[in-house]
Amino acid sequence: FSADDVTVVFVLGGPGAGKGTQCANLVKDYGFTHLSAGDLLRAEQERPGSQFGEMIKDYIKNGLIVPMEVTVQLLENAMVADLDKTGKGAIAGRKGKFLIDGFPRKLDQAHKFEDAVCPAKMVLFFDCSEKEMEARLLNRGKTSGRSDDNADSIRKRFRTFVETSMPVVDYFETQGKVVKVNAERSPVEVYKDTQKRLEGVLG
Ligand code: UP5
Ligand code: MG
Repeated sequence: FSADDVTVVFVLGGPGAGKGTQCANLVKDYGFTHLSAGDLLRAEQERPGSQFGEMIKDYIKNGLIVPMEVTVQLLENAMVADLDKTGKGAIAGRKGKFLIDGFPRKLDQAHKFEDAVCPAKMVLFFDCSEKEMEARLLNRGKTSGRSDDNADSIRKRFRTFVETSMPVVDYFETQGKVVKVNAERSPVEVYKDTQKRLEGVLG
């Protein structure tokens, strides 16, 4: 990939901050392709014959970060598949625009992605309190079927977020790439603010 062919926006924020919800809005209005690292890992976990299934299951339940080789490869495959499908890579003037949701959440992943794929144009960071995120996740847990939407896993996810993933946001902050949105409010309000801020950067 070259930064001329693709625009990558990383979408970060704690567990339940609303990354997936806001990405769905952005896809509708701006024609991004949405790739959630968590969704890709869950799909790989279900894929018959996957050599990583058991490991992914274990990591997700415990709120730990799956080794980066697996995740970066899944993202890269998904980007290539999307560019092939739409012909965006081939047609001059039409470029891939990707929202990469929930990644990178560890510094080594950030560096690896920059080396193997391309640097991100910006980082959208949804800032939300643990109290609010916990309420959202417990509520979703009633119906989501996600193995990590329970009090015990949520506690572990928060811990990983604070200890391992926030340093990634700080790293991008030093590059001036972070756009921080208050995600404590209603989905509609969060989205309005997101649009305003995004248009400021992407034009
Ligand atoms: N909701 C959303 N916005 C709301 C709002 N403004 N007000 C009220 N409610 C709101 O939203 C969560 C819930 O809240 C939903 O019910 C929604 O309706 C409601 P969602 O949009 O799904 O939030 P999101 O931030 O996407 O939450 P998610 O649970 O997906 O975040 P995580 O970051 O925890 O999950 P992810 O799927 O990214 O990762 C899961 C695990 O995969 C990780 O813990 C890790 O083990 C593994 N992983 C890796 O190892 N490596 C990676 O690179 C990525 C993941
Ligand atoms: Mg999500």
